Amino acid sequence: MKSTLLSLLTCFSLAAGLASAAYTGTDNGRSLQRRKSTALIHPVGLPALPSGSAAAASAAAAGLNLTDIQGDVLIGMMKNKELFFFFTINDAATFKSTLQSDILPLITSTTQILNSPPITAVNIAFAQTGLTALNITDSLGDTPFATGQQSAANSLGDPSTTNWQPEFTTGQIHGVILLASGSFDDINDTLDSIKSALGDSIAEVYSLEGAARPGSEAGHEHFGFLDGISNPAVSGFQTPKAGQAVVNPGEILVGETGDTFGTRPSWAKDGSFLVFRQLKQLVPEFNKFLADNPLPVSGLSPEQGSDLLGARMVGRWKSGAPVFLSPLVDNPTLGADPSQNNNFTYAEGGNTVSNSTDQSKCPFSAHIRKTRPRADLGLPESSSNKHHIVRAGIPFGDELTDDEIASNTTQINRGLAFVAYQSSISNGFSFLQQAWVDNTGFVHANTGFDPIIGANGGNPRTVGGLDPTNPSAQMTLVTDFVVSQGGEYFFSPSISAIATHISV
Ligand code: N7H
Repeated sequence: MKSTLLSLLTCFSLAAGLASAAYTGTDNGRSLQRRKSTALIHPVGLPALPSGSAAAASAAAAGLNLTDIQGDVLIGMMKNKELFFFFTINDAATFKSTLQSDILPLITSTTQILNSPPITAVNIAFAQTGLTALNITDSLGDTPFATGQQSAANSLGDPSTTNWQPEFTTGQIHGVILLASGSFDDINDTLDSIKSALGDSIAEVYSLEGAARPGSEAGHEHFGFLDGISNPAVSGFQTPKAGQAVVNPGEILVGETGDTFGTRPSWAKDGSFLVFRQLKQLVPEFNKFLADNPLPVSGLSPEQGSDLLGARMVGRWKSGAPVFLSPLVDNPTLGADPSQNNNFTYAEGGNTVSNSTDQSKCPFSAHIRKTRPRADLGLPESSSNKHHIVRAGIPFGDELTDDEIASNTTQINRGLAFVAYQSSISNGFSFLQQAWVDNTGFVHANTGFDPIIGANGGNPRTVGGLDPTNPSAQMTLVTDFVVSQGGEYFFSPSISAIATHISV
């Protein structure tokens, strides 16, 4: 088996060379065309990844080892096709030795992703139950990780596990293998090799296929909004674009500068906690809600009023243009410009604090304002907000059918395979969902829930500030347009930790 995998690896290197030879156009990465088979997409409007050489130079200056950090952690929402393979470990000894001999060489580092991405990129992460099954007993210093996502369901606003994918409730998921490529054929070839190497030492519990949406919707999530614009710039990895949060590597990577969130064993350095959530999206119902409730702004048609309601719920137009910069109608040119589409703070005229009563340009409840309040908490953001995450998810499920559009009713399971990386789940995802998104008094009294992902145990949600003509009005949303189908908390170790600690 080892020799099969080695020849597969050789194919990867050759094909990676071909793939990079097939680049056409540069334009700062935005209009870059790649061979269909590559794992990453480059949607217009998303900041380009740094070149391998630029990342190597800034990583060296910051003392970051990008060859040791798994490739998904710092990259963000740019995958073409991705398979999440959730497994249980049946035989720890065989699993460890095969991990060392056969799987480790397949694990893709950040450096590889930037320089010569393989046809199929592979990453692996472990739940607490998986580390325990492997007899790794150190505490990683993060309570949500240690106790698992199921026990957090109610505190995250889920109506217990009623809507959860059953496999997330059995306690059997020990780990996840993430495979990203340009095609599911390539993904399945690699997965078959991995499964045949591991044999009965593991068993599949559940799999989920994610894919970028087709054509011009690539990079947009299922409600239609461009996603992945505003991930933090991690010092030592990226040069920030205007308006991007700049974070110490330790906010995302365990054990790096700025990780003040817990006591961790030394082997955990350069790992990151991976939050996985399968979030179903009720797209026809969302569209119907917008159509039924156009905002009554003078000069706007009902259709424009409906589009404005959707944009104010998110805080951005479908093109990615922020409502704070383009308050009444979309500005696709702005949405497409990664040097400008994140260039705002919610404060006017260079102030370091935003106006605490003015929601004319963007509601306090808007999804992107709830999850990153910028000047609402005062600038510089590096002092006021230590709760950043790198979002690295991908849509799952097919496009809307004619029947769904005609009936305004979801018939196919679709949504976002939400993935977020952080050096502390308590400080990252859990904090965002509990302390900000679901806290009706954040960022000011009567802000209400985040209308996109806010959750109230399945009960109606009040949301403030959506109507700019009557900003003190509260809307009551009786439908959750995003429904949690559960997930798990994982730790994505550094590649050297897998080599020297997890697989021995
Ligand atoms: Fe969100 N959406 O389509 O409405 N998200 N999100 N998210 N989200 C963002 O800036 C969406 C979810 C964050 O820096 C955009 O990249 C949907 C969870 C954060 O200004 C859009 C789902 C959590 C940001 C969406 C979903 C977050 C962000 C704008 C679920 C964490 C950056 C594009 C189905 C608890 C904020 C962009 C900033 C942006 C949507 C989930 C957090 C369009 C549909 C669970 C931190």
